[in-house]
Amino acid sequence: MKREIVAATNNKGKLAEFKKILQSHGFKVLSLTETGINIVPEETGTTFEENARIKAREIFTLAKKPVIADDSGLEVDYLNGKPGVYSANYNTAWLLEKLSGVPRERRAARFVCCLCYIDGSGNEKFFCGTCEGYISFESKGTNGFGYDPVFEVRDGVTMAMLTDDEKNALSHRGNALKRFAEFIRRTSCSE
Ligand code: ITT
Repeated sequence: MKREIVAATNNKGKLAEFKKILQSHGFKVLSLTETGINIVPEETGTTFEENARIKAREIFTLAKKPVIADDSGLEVDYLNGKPGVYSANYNTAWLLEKLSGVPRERRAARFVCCLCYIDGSGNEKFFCGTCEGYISFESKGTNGFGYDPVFEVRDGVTMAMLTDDEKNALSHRGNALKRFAEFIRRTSCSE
């Protein structure tokens, strides 16, 4: 039987990635809607880990099933790591404006994803992943979500120009979810 897991996110882009990646590892991923939960946890933490934990705990209390939550964002070196945990409060237009006139070699950035997994007994574990790149000079591509159209994974190619599978193979979330799936495989072998 497939392992059920609740994806504690209200972000449709994240949910689609969770479903695609975790289904390929044999999970049945339930959205909050499918679980009958209609809340938006308040992200009061100052780190990705803290916010992922807040979301996972709040949903676990209601769902009473294994849960995985994601807190993620974009760290831009030129902006001393901003917008970071506050990425959801800004957008691509803001970012391009902030980096207006900044040369390519000073536009390095990374996506960060921190997952908090809570198993059926309430034990928690964290899995993180990153993806290094550059902020482009203009928006390009229509796939993905959020900052994907301004995040170059290689010269001239933004994350939004990749197919879903290509993004998942190299993204921060893809890397973190691979680590999670590996942990589940290891621990279920020794059960
Ligand atoms: P949930 O908290 O409900 O999961 P959210 O969108 O509020 O949804 P976060 O607080 O983790 O999620 O904010 C992360 C923001 O970082 C997100 O809204 C995007 O703007 C950006 N982001 C994260 N992962 C991304 C990705 O893979 N591609 C593009 N932008 C991403």
